[in-house]
Amino acid sequence: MMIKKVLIANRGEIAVRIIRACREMRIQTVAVYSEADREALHTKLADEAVCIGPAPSKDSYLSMEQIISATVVTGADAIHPGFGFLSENSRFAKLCRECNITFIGPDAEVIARLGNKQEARNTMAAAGVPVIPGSEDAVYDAQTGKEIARAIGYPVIVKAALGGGGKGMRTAFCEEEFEQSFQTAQTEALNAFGDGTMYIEHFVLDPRHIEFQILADNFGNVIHLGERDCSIQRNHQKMIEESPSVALSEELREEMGKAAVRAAKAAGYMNAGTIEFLLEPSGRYHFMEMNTRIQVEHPVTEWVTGIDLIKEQIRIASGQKLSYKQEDVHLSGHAIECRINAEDPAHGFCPSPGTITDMYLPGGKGIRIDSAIYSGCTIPPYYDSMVAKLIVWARNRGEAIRKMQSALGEVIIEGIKTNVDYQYEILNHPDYLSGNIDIGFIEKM
Ligand code: MV4
Repeated sequence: MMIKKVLIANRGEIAVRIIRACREMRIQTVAVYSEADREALHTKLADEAVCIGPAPSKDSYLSMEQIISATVVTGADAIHPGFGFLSENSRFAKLCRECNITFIGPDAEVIARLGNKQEARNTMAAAGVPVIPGSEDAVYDAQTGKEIARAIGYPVIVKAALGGGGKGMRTAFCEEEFEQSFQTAQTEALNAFGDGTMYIEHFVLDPRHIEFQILADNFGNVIHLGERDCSIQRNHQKMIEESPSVALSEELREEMGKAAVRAAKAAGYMNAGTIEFLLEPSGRYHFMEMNTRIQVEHPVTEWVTGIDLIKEQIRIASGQKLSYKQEDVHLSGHAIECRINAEDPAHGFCPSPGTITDMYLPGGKGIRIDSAIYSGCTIPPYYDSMVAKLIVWARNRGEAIRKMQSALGEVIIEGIKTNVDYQYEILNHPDYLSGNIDIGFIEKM
């Protein structure tokens, strides 16, 4: 099952990241691009490039027909979906299989099972992974929901089974609030996912978002690569991620890591995946959901473990056994990632597409940039606003923070607005410096 040619069904920095991994593995690459991405870096860097349609995502990067056609025409034997777009679409993974194309990710059935967050909860609870106290069955109406909420105890959070990332989610702090919250969440879910299946959980106060990277091969071997602390988020968009988390003792890391491996095994998981936990101030942790894709923040894990996650994904998909055992994995030093977005913090973080007229990005020891921007490139308005990731590594958190501050200070991006100065402010905040952060940090800042 040698993979000789990979089609990258994505754009931007992750497409470039995947092209680089393939090139180092002597694997041919095919880029796909929309009409807005003719001059994009991924289009230029790949061995071949195929235009798959007009600028809007639904006509190009989300078009299964166009992407499968491009794969067949170029003779690629595998598709790497990156993140976003079709990466967690079980129908797409199934379509690849039916067309004899290797989907670099888990099986379609596993994607579907974990995509239903309510079912995922039950799978994990059955495997002995701590879940947040909540409903065992799907909830379809507010009256039933209210009884369940009373049993759980307020505050509660109503979530869409097919949700994730904050959509179709509402809190209720008392019974009087419940009906309204349920209806709003369900209506949002119906509009966004065409499905009003809901579940209810106790609403955990002041938690951290801690996620564990796992790798699983097709032979039942599962390992974890430690955690990422992604508590610094704004409107469910992560801004800064780091590994390791200051909130985990070595004992807690081992315990949560084992829980993450149990979770992946219970799901019959294959390839790279992420188990998301909420960590309470008390040290109690709960499974929240599992992501079945490579994630934006994977570089911080790569840097503290020395493992190339994209290469491992490709090796696993081509039927190889994991190159590492759990005891080979050691976390070394501290890595931090800042996402650089084309947005305007002075105007509600509204997107700021346009042409980059001039730019300079930092380098030097312990600095990595994953980006697809270059001087003269145009950021189209159609896609995500993240344009670059700045990642640093140092021996400890304090040195890593100072390195990030220094690197952010060197960034020059002219022609568009970015969040670079805002990131600098976060890195200077006393609570960030002391590590005293939870998911409410940005709001309280
Ligand atoms: C929660 C929660 C508190 N308690 N569930 C946000 C996105 C989605 N993946 C689930 N989310 C949350 N679920 C319970 N039972 C708080 C959040 C949450 C959150 C989680 C991680 C990072 C940032 C967040 C911001 C607001 C709410």
